[in-house]
Amino acid sequence: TLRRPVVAGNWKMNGNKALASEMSQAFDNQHFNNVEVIVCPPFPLLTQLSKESVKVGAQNISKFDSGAHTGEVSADILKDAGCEYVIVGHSERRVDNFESNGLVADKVDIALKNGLHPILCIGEPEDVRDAGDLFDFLSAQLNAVVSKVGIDAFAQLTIAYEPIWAIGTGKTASPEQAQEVHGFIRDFLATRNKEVAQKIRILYGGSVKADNATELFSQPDVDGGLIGGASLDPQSFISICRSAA
Ligand code: G2H
Repeated sequence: TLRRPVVAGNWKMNGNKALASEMSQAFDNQHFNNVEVIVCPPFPLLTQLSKESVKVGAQNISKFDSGAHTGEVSADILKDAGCEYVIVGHSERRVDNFESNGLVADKVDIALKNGLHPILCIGEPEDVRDAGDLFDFLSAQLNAVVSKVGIDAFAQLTIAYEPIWAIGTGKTASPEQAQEVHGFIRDFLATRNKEVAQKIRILYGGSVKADNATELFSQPDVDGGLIGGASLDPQSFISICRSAA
């Protein structure tokens, strides 16, 4: 396709220095054709990953530039640590840390202004899907960011669709369910900017494993994956990266 596939590992609150060096070694001298491989470990491990083997991303960013914000990590600090990417609006942060659509939009904005590439996560809880409100829910999540940064800025970011009911549950969306939503997201963007819609990578996330990755990634609007649990094992993660090639 015209879009370069991406596989991003989201370690969440897992891993340690030993895993970071194991992962770096495992990815040394691996070639995945055109696949962009990103690893997003916890903050203290950002500098521990070899930037020669993988690209590095953070799992969160402060909405502030710098200064008196105890416990926060700014775009500048992330870049200084070797980050090029940052996951924004993961459903776990939306729930655990009460991140609203507005706050997520502010974080996307500050990342873009500082030259970090946001991986914007959206996704619906199961009751919303059951009630038939899936597309309204996702539109609201997207609209909040569009109205903050503008549609043209979407050329500088990646979207991850993660149905909340599929996260860490072993309940993956079927390839058809994933494609249906990815197609919707691309159409949503296309009505606002056709070029951006064609260019943007839309990743699927939620219980992607080595044995279901190929089928998911073969869908026309699935440009790769955001991988949680299976990104903690170097061999599984390598195999998933191969599936995206
Ligand atoms: C979804 C995904 C990665 P997992 O959150 O962000 O995690 O693959 O463990 O479902």
